[in-house]
Amino acid sequence: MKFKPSIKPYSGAAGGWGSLEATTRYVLDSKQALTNLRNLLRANKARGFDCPGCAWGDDNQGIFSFCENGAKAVSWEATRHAVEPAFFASHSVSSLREQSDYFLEYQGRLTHPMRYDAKTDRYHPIDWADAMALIAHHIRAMENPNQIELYTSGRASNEASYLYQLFGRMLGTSNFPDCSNMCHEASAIGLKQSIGVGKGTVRMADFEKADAIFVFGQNPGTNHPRMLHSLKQAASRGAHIVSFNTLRERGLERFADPQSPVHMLTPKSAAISSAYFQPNLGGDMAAVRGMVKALLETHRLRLASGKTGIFNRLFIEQHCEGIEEYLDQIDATSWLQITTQSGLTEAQLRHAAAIYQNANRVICTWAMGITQHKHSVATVREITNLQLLFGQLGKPGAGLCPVRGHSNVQGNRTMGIDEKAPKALLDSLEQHFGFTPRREIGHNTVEAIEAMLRGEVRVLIALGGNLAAAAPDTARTAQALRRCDLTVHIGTKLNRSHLITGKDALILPTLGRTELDMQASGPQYITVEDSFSMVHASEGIGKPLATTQRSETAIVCEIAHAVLGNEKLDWLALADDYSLIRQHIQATIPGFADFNQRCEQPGGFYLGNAAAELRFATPSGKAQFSATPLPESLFPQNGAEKPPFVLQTLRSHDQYNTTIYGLDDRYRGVYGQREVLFIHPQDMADLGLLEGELVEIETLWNDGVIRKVSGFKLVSYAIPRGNLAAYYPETNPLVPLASFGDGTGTPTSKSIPVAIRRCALKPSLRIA
Ligand SMILES: Nc1nc2c(c(=O)[nH]1)N[C@H]1C(S)=C(S)[C@@H](COP(=O)(O)OP(=O)(O)OC[C@H]3O[C@@H](n4cnc5c(=O)[nH]c(N)nc54)[C@H](O)[C@@H]3O)O[C@H]1N2
Ligand SMILES: Nc1nc2c(c(=O)[nH]1)N[C@H]1C(S)=C(S)[C@@H](COP(=O)(O)OP(=O)(O)OC[C@H]3O[C@@H](n4cnc5c(=O)[nH]c(N)nc54)[C@H](O)[C@@H]3O)O[C@H]1N2
Ligand SMILES: [Mo]
Repeated sequence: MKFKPSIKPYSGAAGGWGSLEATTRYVLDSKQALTNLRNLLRANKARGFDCPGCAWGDDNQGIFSFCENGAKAVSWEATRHAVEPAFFASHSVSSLREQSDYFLEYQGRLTHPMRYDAKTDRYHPIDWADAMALIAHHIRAMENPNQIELYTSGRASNEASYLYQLFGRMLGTSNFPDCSNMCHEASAIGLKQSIGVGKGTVRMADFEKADAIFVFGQNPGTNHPRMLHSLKQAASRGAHIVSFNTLRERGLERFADPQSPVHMLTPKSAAISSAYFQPNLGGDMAAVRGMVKALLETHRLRLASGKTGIFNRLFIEQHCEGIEEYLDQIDATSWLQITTQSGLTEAQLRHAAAIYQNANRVICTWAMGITQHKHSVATVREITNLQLLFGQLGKPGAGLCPVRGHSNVQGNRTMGIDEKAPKALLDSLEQHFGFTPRREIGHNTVEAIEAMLRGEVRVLIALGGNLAAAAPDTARTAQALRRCDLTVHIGTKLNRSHLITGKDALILPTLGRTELDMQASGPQYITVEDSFSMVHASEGIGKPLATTQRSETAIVCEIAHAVLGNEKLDWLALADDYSLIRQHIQATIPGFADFNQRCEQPGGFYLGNAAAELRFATPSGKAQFSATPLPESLFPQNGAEKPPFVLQTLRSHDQYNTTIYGLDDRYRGVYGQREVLFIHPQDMADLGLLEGELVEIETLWNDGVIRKVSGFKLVSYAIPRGNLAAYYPETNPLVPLASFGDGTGTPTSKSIPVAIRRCALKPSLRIA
């Protein structure tokens, strides 16, 4: 496809004809239109198929039960384009590295297992059996089991990820870096500390009952488009949608529902947000604190005049601990601190507080705008504090809702992809399988990269994903990958990680969600868990492109068999019949009783959430207020001077993480290009720069390493002064490996201290 760069502010609503048109374009472009459409129409239907687009739940109501971006995800996978051995024969790996991420994935599906040969700088075909022997050889050559890193991306099924972590633990490691470490780790950790469970407490139906929904640091119009239906329906029955977002995001402002005849036939669209606040990057903790300060004032005034307060006294007394320390912290935080740090005025925060106070049932949702900062755990806990004060847990239409990213990232954790797995899980695996799992905490993603850099890692296996492009500090991550003896990537499409090889390297081609997975006992389905703890089956129907592709589950079993043999477990029998895997899951993980039978239930089954039932698995059995002061500085290298700018790295409308579908970002008015930098018009003017000029962006960090990207075109945008935004993964070279969240290890991808200056360079391709 050819792209012509332009900037045209988008005046329509999110959704609507624009989105159906875009969907059709993608479906038709993928050369397999009919099969794709059939897939799409079955998407998210009972015992059908789980859309690999995102982790939002399913309501199974509309005729087109999919969204524009889900359609892109499905048709992108179901393409007939293939990357076959002939392609690798005619392209050296160094020449492929010069290509863009878009080009690499656009070549199509991986069909054959391939092994890298440094002498020819090419990948050559290898038999599956030889590939397995090679993996076993390298793993046996390790001096200790912690010289392996087992990376997981959140699309992997429950079945595949359960066996993958089991394999690692039987081998003796707990090194399970995963995409979650770069994503919602702060939600998992913060919620666990506050309410005893690291998952959200709301269910899909709660959105139908909420009086107010506060959306923090999330862009659902692009990243969770099906959530817009819930928001629109809530808004049209009079619920307040309150958005906190540093940018003006179209999907949070207006939405035309492609599934509503009225919205499609008339130029009408539904307003989504009734209030929209644009805090500074990282300013949400201060914003919530400001709301609580205002609410506390009202509470005290009412008490002073002999009325009942506005906080839920009974709830707090029965279920919570730490209120005094928290309220002391509120008193100790001045309005000046709050307004300076949040970038919002006292009046704005009082307005938000008033909406909150007047709502009986409140849901707070959030995503990467909250979790990819240094003080993300504290922010998640501050949002939780607010909800606890008003008893917004344990009742319909209310609760806490971290909206997950990858379609099964929540399921991966439930299945034990966790470098710091809970004791109960390890005990239960130990008992059921009769081996002694390693109890020490393993490596998260950043630690895995650091260990590779130190030369301590012999083998990296990646179950999906694109570590080289998704991880921070691109140049150092590349260096890290190259230090491994063997890198193994199980993937559907060619990506940058495949081109940054260890001394030995394998690409193993796998089936996708959409495809028929035929094993010895017949066609198989897999299961996934969405953001609302609903587990359900997903079964592909498309004919695989090549007989040499294998399912992820089968590949994991074959690796485990090649390395561990079948002494402890008959891995190959599990690959023949996934219902046997589900029996092991049932025996070792709570909530999965009658697992196989319950997969037949339309819409799946609910795993339950103790906190939603007011049972708090904290040491004292009570929910914990957290009393943390606001961070001294919003800039990751604490104490340093205020940088000229803080940059966030985010997604365009035409990408799925590192997968670039196209070069448009329709709702933000960007077409045919990705190397753009969103900036406040006055900041641009102050620097003497003009719209459309090219700049270089340099990270201000304290380790002497130069981190710079250049050729980014300035686009003026509704963004706070001093804040910038640009797309990921192009800006990952700017995120220092050492800059991660307190207690989370999550790269601070939403707060990078930078300086910008004019440059004459044309946008160049990012070469690792
Ligand atoms: N189509 C599509 N769907 C996806 C994905 C995709 O790439 N494409 N990715 C999936 C994954 S893995 C994930 S994790 C989710 C990501 O979903 P999002 O979290 O929505 O993803 P981002 O694009 O990173 O957007 C962050 C949003 O938060 C805002 N923001 C950034 N920093 C701050 C802040 O400090 N405060 C506030 N209040 N706002 C802030 C940004 O302006 C932006 O609107 O989406 C999932 N779904
Ligand atoms: N700067 C910056 N960096 C970020 C972020 C950010 O906001 N800013 N966001 C972070 C977040 S939230 C996340 S979740 C991570 C994402 O990190 P990853 O999950 O590692 O990256 P993806 O781009 O989702 O992975 C895409 C690749 O997965 C493979 N794939 C696709 N489908 C399948 C499948 O069914 N099976 C298998 N085996 N492989 C498949 C394809 O080969 C494709 O190239 O990135 C993080 N990195
Ligand atoms: Mo994510």
